[in-house]
Amino acid sequence: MDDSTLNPDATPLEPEPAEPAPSAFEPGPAEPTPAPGGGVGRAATLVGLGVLMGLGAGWLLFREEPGTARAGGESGVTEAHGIDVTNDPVLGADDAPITIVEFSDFDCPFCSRFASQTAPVLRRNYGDRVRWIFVNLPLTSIHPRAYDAALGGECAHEQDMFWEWYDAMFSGQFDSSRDGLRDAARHIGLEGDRFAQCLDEADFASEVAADLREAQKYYILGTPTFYINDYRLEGAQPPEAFAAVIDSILSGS
Ligand SMILES: [Ca+2]
Repeated sequence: MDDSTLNPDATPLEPEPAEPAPSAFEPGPAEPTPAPGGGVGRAATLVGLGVLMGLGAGWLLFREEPGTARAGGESGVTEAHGIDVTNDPVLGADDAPITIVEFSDFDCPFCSRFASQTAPVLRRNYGDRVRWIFVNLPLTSIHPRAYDAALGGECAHEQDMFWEWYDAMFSGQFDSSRDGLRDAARHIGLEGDRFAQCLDEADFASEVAADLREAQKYYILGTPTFYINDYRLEGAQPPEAFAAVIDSILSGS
């Protein structure tokens, strides 16, 4: 597929043809919280996409002030679309016109479908025009081992190999048991002793908790959920659904 197969005039306001409704759309590990920032006065109304599950086509995105100072990750990226992405894995150039923030769960089949089928198409078609940021949203109520996989991803990130972890875990070759996670680490070439220690001691529990707080702040209840600049897209939608939004942003419409 190339860009020419995609309709540049497609409006993101129309619901996209939905993939089968993801059963993973269940309440996340926390109840939604009141609007961040103390009220709706600072709420920026953004037009969302038609979404799966009849949640409606309009979204209110409550913008946060930039997060309080925490040490930035090696990427130095601390904020995207109001979302605190400090320390989160980033793929792509800082000056990319599109930033996609992906809230995902390594044990979610719809996340796997996106990662293995849709993401490669988008990366091939858009290249340097899209920057990717990953935020953990392990839905432990339905995927009890997803939290360990999220911790493992942070341990891979510590060794600058998060995206290799992402590809491995979403390939379907590895499960999220301790043995499966260690196998994945070995497969991508992580330093094994450090990885095992990092995982066993849950060294990045606070980082996963911070990711969960960001998801909660934006009322994200299911995975995968994406922010494509200011547009929100939910579920394992086909490349065309993402392309319609991306092309609309790139064309300035
Ligand atoms: Ca993170």
